[in-house]
Amino acid sequence: MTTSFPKDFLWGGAVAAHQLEGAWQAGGKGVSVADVMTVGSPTKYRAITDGVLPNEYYPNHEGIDFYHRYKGDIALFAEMGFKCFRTSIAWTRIFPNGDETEPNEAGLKFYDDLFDECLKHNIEPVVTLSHFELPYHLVTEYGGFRNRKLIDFFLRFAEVCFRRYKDKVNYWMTFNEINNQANFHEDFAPFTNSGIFYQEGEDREAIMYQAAHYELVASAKAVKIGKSINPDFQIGCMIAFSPLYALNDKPENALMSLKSMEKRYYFCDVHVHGFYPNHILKYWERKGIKIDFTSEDEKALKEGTVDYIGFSYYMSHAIVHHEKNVHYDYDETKDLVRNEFIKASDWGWQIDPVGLRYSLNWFTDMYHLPLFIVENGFGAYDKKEADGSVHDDYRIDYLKSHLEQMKLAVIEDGVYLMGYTPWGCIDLVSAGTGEMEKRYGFIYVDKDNKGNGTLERSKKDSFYWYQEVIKANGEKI
Ligand code: BGP
Repeated sequence: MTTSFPKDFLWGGAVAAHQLEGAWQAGGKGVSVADVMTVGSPTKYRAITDGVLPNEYYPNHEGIDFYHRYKGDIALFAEMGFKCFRTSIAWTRIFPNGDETEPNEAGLKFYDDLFDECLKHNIEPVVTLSHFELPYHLVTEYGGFRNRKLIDFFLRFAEVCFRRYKDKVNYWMTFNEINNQANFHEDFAPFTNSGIFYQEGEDREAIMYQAAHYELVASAKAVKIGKSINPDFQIGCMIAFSPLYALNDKPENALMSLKSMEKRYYFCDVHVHGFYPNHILKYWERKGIKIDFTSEDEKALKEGTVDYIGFSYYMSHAIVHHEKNVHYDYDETKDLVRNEFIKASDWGWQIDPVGLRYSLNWFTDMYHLPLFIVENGFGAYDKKEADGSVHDDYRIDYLKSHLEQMKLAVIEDGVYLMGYTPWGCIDLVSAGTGEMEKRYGFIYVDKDNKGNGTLERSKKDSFYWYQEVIKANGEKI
């Protein structure tokens, strides 16, 4: 089979600042929500503590010390042949508390140097503005994105970044996995940008929709500002995507699958079309949810639609309809079930390569925009041998099977795909659990869940495999 990946296809890898940089107080950096999170386990999300407590271990404080070692790491990415590198800008390096009026020069300088280093190796930086690293001060002082003021704080941050890096960065994303907050059952979920602690007895759902609205407005306004600074910028959204299949051919399950997908992914409709779909408006009406939604917001959403859709893909789910659920309201704590056709990772993430082709087709059919797979990968325990090698054939199998489906989507289905950046191209701190030993990388980092290790880097077998894939532009998988 011949490949149809374009010559400029963006092969690369993805990370987020807070998960690898460490140096949490260097160069005047402030405290982010990730800095006050402890370590969880495969079955338990990490906890957020009330500030930085003396006897807790905070894995993000050191990360993998990328802040001081980025030159060596980028050289390894270049050796693999990366065309791009997706990372985020830690908001707290630029505005340590989030509400200052003047940015922190030392923080800005760090990303100048980082992006220059990438460009030196012909690696195009792909930048997420907000990747689960809200300044903690914005949480304690303002209640996170419950508060409309956060829109302006975000815009100040976004504008400073757009202006400073306008000649170095072309590809941007506003909020990482913006739709994750739709799970409001956790008191505080580590996988969000909203910085919201839910209290007993409050209407969590209404608060979530309000915060999500402010983020969508902030995103749209940022797109408009970015385009006015450099009309050539490509600015995308970023959606956490898992197809929700009907468990079987019972018609009610098929409808449930459809209604759940609508509800989980309406964020993408707003980013792409610039308005809310009717089903959400009807849902708010039925639930008595009143949103602070001004005519200025309405205008902003229309004026700030995105250029492309970035998305993460790790797994799929199966879904059932329960008889009592007369409105087909999606509730992920009740409706998701195991799919007997697929296996799961040690963290319970269900492995489904065909679901990636499904996802690429779904986005294309719904939105007809260029797509960018900005996260995909297999979190697993690795063993480093005495000679420094790591035989991660399970990771190669995962990535290979997903690349095969990605290729079919491009070649047979005609999906327009800009690039592919597997998650955690170098081992880093897990966002969900804070573990170091949930590893995704092509590069092994010597560090364990308690923070012990030399931080030495070693190439895994997957490093050489991915190098060949890129060299052949996906011809050989
Ligand atoms: C996504 C996040 C990433 C990343 C990844 C893997 O949801 O955007 O930040 O961490 O998931 O998740 P985890 O680190 O929990 O294995």
